[in-house]
Amino acid sequence: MKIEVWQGDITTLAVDAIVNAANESLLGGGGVDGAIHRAAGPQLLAECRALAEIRPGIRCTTGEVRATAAYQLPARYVFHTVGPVWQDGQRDEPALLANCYWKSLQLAEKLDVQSIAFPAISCGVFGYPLHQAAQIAATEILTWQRSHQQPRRIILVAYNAATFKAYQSALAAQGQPI
Ligand code: AR6
Repeated sequence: MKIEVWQGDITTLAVDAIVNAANESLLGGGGVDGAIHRAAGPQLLAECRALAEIRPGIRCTTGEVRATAAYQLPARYVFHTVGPVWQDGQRDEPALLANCYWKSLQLAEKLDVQSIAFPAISCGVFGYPLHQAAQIAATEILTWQRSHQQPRRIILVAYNAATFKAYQSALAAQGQPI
């Protein structure tokens, strides 16, 4: 198994699951979250709103993941995960970001998802340094693949060239050139 890296808009991918970089409310926002909600249509927001609140206004805490249907998207599921807001790197940000990848892969296995695409979680509004985030994504996925057969396809989606390059170097550094 290899990690695939692809540059483009995650909402166009016909995979079993696309991952959304959401916030703890799961009620939408900007960036990839906004793009996913626009493309999926209003039923996505309705399903998110109906998810149980852990605390008032909070449906998913940082590092966790929730699945919904994907409605008008070509995917089957949207996995909503919440990446950490980058502060100074000393607030557990790496472990929380690693959880986003690992727990999404665990959920994929549970739901029999064969193909999954991740955006660069936390690398936009949440300000995570791109190269550090790319290394965490590569490490978590490669570690997962060493002991799991599923999902068969794991795609890292780069929305721009800088992100594509960051994935390229993170994978090369781990002996997995693309
Ligand atoms: N396809 C793939 N990647 C995309 C797309 C797209 N259509 N659009 C943006 N990206 P961000 P975060 C990339 O800010 O940092 C929202 O308001 C983008 O270039 O979407 O986790 C949420 O509601 C970047 O590399 O997510 C939260 O409040 C990456 O996706 C907050 O932003 C993530 O950028 C989450 O911030």
